Amino acid sequence: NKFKSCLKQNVLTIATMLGVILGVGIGIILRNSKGNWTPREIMYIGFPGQIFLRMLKALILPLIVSSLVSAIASLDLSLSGKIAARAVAYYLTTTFAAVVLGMITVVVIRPGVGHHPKDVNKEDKRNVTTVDTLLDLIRNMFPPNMIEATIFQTRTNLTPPNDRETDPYLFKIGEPVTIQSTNILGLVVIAAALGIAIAQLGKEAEVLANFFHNLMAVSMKITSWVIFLSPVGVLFLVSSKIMEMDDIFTVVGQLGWYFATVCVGLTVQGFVILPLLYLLLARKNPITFINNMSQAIITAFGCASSSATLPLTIRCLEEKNGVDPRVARFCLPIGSTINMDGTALYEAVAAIFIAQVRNVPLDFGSLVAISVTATAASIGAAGIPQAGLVTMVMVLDTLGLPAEDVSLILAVDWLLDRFRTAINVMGDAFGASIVYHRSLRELGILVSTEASPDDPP
Ligand code: DAS
Repeated sequence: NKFKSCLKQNVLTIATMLGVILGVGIGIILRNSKGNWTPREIMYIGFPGQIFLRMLKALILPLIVSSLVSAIASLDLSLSGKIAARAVAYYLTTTFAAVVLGMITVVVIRPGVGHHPKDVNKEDKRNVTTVDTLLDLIRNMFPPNMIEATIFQTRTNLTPPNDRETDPYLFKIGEPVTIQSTNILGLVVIAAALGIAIAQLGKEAEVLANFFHNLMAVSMKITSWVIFLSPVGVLFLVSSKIMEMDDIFTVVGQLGWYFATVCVGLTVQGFVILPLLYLLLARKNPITFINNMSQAIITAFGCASSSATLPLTIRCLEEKNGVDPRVARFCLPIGSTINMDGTALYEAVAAIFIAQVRNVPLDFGSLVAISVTATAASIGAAGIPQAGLVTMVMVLDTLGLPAEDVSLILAVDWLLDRFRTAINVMGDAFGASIVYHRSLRELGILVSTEASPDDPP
C-alpha cells in the first residue's frame, strides 16, 4: 500500500509539474495577447485556482484539530512523565530553532527583494507595533471558543504591489484592511489541551479518542482529494499570477532564490544543527545514525509524507539504531505530526519571502508573529503531502497577506515538500534517539559502564 501511495504521489507530482509549466505558458500567451488585462479579468481567469485555495482553507479546522488531538491522545502516558517531557521539550526547541534559522536565512539571502513596485506610498507602511502584536498573540492563544479560535480580526494596512486600479476585489492603497484570518495558535492550544485531557482520561474518553482518530482519517482522505486537484489549481493560479506580474523574469529569479533559501536552511537544520544536538546529547556518531536512517529518509523524499514513512522510520530506528521500541513507538507517531522542523523552517521563509516580494516591511512585532505562527502551523500540519501548503495559507492570513500569494510559491512547492518531509523525518528520528539515550535510567537499561550492585567485584 505504501509503495502504491508513493507511486500515486509521484504521478501527481509529475502532473502538478505539468500544471505549472502549462500555467506559465498560458499566462505568458494571455499576457502578450492583450496589453492591459484588468484585475477583474485576471481574477476571473484565476477563479478555478481560487476555488482550489478555498478548498485547502476549508480543510484547516478538521485537519489540524483531528491530527493534533489524535496524535496527542494516543500518547502512552504510562511511560515515565520525564520521557514525555524530554520528547516535547526536544520537539518545541528544535521546531522553534528551525523557524529562527529560516528567518535568519531569508533575511540574509533576501530572495524576495530587488523587485519593488514603483510609487509605493511611503507612509502606507504597516503600523504593526511590537506590543500590540505580542499582546494580540497571547490573547489569541486562549480564544473564547473553538469557532473564535479559527477566526479573529486582524487589522493590517497592506500596500498592494503596484498601483493597480482601485477595485472592490483588491486592497485599496493605504486603507486599513480588516480581514478574517485563521487563528492557528488558538487552534493548536485548544487541540493540544483536548488531546492531553483525552490521554489522561484513557478509557473514559475512548469514544472521543476514536472520534478524532476517525475524523483525522476522513480529513486526510478529503485532503488527498483536494491535493489530487492541485495540477488544475496550480495551472489557473500560476497563469493568472503570470498575467498580473509586471516583470516575470525578476519574479522567476526570485522564485529560484526562494527555492535555494529554503534548501540552504533545510541543509543547515538537517546536517548541522540536528547532528550537533545528537552528538552533544546522545554522545553517538550522527553520521552513522543518518546512514542507518537513510532508507526512511529517502522514502520520505519519495512520497512526501511523514505518516506514510512512519513504519519504515520505526523499523530503521529500532533495528539499525537500536532504540528501545517503547521510546520509538512513543516518540515517532506523535513526532510525525507535531515535530516538523522542515515544515516550520519553510513556513517562516515563505511568509517573509512573500512579504519581501510585496514590499511589506516587517518590524520586530511582525517577525515575532511569524515565528510563533510558523511554529504553530508546523505543529498543526499533518504528515501528508503538501500539508505545509494548507497551513501556509494560514500563516499568510495571520500576517494580513492575501492567501492568493501562496500561488507565488506553488510552482515549486511539490519539490520543496519532499525536501522538508525528509528533514521532518530526520528530526523525528534524531529526537527519538536523543530521548532514548537520555532516558536509559528511567527505562531500567543499564549502560555497560555502570556496574550493578550484584555484579561480581
Ligand atoms: N509533507 C509533509 C510531511 O509529510 C510536510 C509538509 O507538507 O510540509 O511531513
